[in-house]
Amino acid sequence: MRIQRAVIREIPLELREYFEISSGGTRARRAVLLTLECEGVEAWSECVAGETPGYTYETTDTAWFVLTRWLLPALVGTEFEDGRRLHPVPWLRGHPMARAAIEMAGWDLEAKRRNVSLARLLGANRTAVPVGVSIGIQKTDDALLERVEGFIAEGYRKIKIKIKPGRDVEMLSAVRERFPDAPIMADANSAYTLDRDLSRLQAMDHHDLMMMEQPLSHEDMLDHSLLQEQISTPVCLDESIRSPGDARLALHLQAGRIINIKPGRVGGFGPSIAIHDACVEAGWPVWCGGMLESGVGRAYNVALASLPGFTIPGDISNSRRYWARDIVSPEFEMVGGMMPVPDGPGIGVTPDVERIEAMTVRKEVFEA
Ligand code: OSB
Ligand code: MG
Repeated sequence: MRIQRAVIREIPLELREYFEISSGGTRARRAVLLTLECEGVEAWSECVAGETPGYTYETTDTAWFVLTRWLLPALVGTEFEDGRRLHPVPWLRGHPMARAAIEMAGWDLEAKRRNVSLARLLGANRTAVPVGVSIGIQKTDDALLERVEGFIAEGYRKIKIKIKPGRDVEMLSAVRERFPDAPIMADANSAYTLDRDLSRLQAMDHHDLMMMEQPLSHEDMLDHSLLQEQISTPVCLDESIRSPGDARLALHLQAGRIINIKPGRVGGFGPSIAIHDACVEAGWPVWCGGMLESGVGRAYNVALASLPGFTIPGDISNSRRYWARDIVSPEFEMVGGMMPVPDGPGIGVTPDVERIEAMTVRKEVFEA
């Protein structure tokens, strides 16, 4: 098949609430949406790069640049056998989020061409996946307790609490005291170091957390391994895992016990499956993380999370948790803590093209 046309758009999406992590906060996403057209089929994907290089080095602007300068010009007009393997510029290093936007759109294209859902194309057969919610750093412990209570009442099966030095040990004990049995975990987004913060990290070992996500540097696999030897709470890696090679290294070094897979962070579905398979073989559970996606990106996360190794609830929350109104229909809405996996062709949800077009702040079209 031949990709005839590609359209890249940026739309602003205001979050219903400010979302703060240890490296900074977000009020609105600058979402990058990609459309590929091929023999009457239209595929959609979302590039999940952040507004700032505070999570990984990629940003909305670097991804836009790499996509429009190299990836999309090479993509249009080329013949492909299987949409699941779109790698238009094999020599291009890094920039996994930019590459993933194309790789994942290829999966939607292939699924729609075969008239099957993304989940089916992945070989998964679960009809719903367990989900949780990620809570940004709140101004006060009381505000956090209120949020936790609300989300537990809504049925979320994992409550992830963002932490940073000074908003950690005491805050987590307050949550644990108030909700003795709640499935809570912490995510530090690399805010700690082993030599400075070991005792603080060990103090958090007593809160019966499901896991401690990415406590140390995004570049320090060895220190995560040394930390895991000294705490009993499972360490979960997020930023540290940028490829299947990183996952193999983490497994080899025992740099944790759990991996959070975000398909954008690792370059798409292909690498996500490779990481999933390596973890299943090693006996490590995985779960699907989130990047505050619109419904387009969320559809990919839900499909990926339907693979069997995704045994821990993902950061895949209701559309309403993020947006006043999502850009797809139907919106994502869980039932009893489970997100139904769309079963229509491809991503299984329909982007509201008219509204997206009206919201678009920049757009480039590539034609064969
Ligand atoms: O570390 O998982 C993270 C959002 C932006 C950047 C990093 C992270 C997050 C989240 C949000 O935790 C999860 C979601 O999309 O609900
Ligand atoms: Mg994280």
